[in-house]
Amino acid sequence: TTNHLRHVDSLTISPSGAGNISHLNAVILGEALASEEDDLIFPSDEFSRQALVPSSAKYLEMYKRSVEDPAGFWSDIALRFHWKAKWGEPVYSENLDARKGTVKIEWFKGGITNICYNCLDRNVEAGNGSNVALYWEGNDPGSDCSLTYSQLLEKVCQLANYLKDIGVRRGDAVVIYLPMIMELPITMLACARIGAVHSVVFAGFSADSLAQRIMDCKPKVILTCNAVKRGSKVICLKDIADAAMVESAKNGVPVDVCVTYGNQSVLNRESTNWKEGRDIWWQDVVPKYPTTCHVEWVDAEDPLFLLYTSGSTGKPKGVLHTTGGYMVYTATTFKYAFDYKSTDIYWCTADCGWITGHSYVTYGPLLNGATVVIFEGAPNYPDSGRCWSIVDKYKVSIFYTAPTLVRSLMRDGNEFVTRYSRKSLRILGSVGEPINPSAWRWFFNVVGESKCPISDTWWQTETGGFMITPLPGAWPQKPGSATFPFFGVQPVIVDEKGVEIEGECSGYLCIKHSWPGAFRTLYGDHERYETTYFKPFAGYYFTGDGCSRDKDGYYWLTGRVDDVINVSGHRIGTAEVESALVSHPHCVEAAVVGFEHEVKGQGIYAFVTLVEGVPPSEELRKNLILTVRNQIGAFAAPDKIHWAPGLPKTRSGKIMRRILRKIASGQLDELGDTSTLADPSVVDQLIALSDC
Ligand code: 6R9
Repeated sequence: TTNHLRHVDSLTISPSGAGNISHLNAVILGEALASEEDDLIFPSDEFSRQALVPSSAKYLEMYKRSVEDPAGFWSDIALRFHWKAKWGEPVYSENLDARKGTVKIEWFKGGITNICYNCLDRNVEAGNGSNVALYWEGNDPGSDCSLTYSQLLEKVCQLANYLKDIGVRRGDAVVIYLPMIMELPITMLACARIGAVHSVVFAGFSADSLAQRIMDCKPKVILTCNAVKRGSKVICLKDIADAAMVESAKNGVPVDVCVTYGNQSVLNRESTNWKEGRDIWWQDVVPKYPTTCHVEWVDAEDPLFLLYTSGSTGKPKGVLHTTGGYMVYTATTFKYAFDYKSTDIYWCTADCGWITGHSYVTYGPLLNGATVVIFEGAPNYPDSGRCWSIVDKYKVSIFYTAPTLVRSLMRDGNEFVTRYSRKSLRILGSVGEPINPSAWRWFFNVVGESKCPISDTWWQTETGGFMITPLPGAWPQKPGSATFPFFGVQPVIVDEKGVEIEGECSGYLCIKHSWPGAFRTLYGDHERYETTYFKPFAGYYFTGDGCSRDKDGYYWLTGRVDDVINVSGHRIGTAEVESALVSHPHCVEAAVVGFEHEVKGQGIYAFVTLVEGVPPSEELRKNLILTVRNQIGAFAAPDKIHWAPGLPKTRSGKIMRRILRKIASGQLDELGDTSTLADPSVVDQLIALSDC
């Protein structure tokens, strides 16, 4: 088609992203692409024409500048924000090589700003105060409300004044344990306004996990809510917070103030457990404060927030982000990866308890003056059509979610999707894990009716914002590939010895040089920061992910390298095998782990969830193995298929492979802590189905 030719024509060069600029001019595509036509999905002319980055040539021009002159590139963007005082020289300084001294990253040091001011006051002052900042959709259909930028600013100021009044000062930690109600982003922004460091703990975490985080960051105050409904379940958050505070006090970290938002319709005051002298009802105090509040101007390198994430050891890591670089980076990545226009309505299904909710529910979108939908409930309540009913209700144009949700909705059937118009959608997004091509295609064809580009954004809590992501309209897409690096990001693929590999290859994904949104340390443990991320491959930031780059320069994330299986000397990404399995029409989800194998070193053990109503059978088992053999090779054929009615997942949807590895190796008495699972009973079901 002419459409196809036009794009191939414009797509004459491909970035290797290896940091060496000569690579940018290296790969001539044309023929190579034509031969793979089936794997390429081209944006329509109409889409590209209106896109912020309308062609691969434009991307390359901007990318080239961003890596050749990072200081100039990012300064130009940073100047569009409000700074009380401009940063000094140099614009950034970095040492990523622990052999040369302490690892250090700084951007815009000396620049004085405030991210809350830039999210709210700046947009109100620009005349956009009456635009909706947040639409809130409650758990139960029909419960909703909204806040304009001016109203949100007033709410934030009231809380900021209250927090100051009870003695919260610049640099103090504040723990937030709230569900997805307006008060969650309001609290984050209020902390930012007064220079306090927020530490949001996802409201699905247990009392023990919350206590552990309280003990690590020793907050001045914790903000929670008495109870919340999720689906048809009522969760008494305050009871969990109480238990956590008892635990932390026992360990020498008492919490003096617990501000509790009263969700009256779920649980009344009288029924809420209360500790006089410590607990305070939000509604009794906050509304009494003035609706304007002085901004605490902070240095670009002052801490903005802590967010705990799990590492390979038991103790969670407090990932610390600072203000200026994070602000510039989240705003810019949001704008380009979602081709953001002021007419868009944006909905990200992530909870603010995770990094996605920090960077792409709260900060990134608000910095752009966007209208954001936040959703309190569960995406399949009251039924599997809820997401699309919300899309229609608010005329959502950018919908950003996780592959696990895509797969589960895919399993429930197209009927739930096609029942709704979804006419407003123009861009789809995916994050959290590799999206397998079959889920990608369903998302693209069924949800987006083949007209919405998918931004498959690869990034991490540590990176602050998108690192490898499509820019919709700029490039043809390959289902399952996160495509190319974002501006200023220099990915490299290294072998076990840390030697960079060029061209088409696979290995460990590292990043060369810093970017403004990078985390600066692990709270209270800079040594662990260096050891975990900078020492494995000297001179680089090590992502912990495996990755391959194809002949066209596209990046394919293959999963955590702790999940790589080495079978007879062949390194196989668990995600590759899973992707093959789920391409079988009867398989809806799969999780693959390695287990010790006498002959091969490691064997492949696959947990497989079948489409509702399909019974497991010997024939199906053989068929699934054959599918993998056909798609990857005989060496990747699973040794064992374990029928799994469900998979053990964290509440953010990540499969807990640690548990699966134990089941696979028969170490049933060493399963460890299963309390953080969304549904711990899944584990018992799996054990019951062992050896069937
Ligand atoms: C944002 C977020 C980070 C890990 C990361 C990788 C996986 C995230 C991905 C992806 C493939 C994507 N991951 N996005 N893998 N494609 N688009 O999820 O942060 O919770 O810290 O997880 O998630 O393995 O290393 P976080």
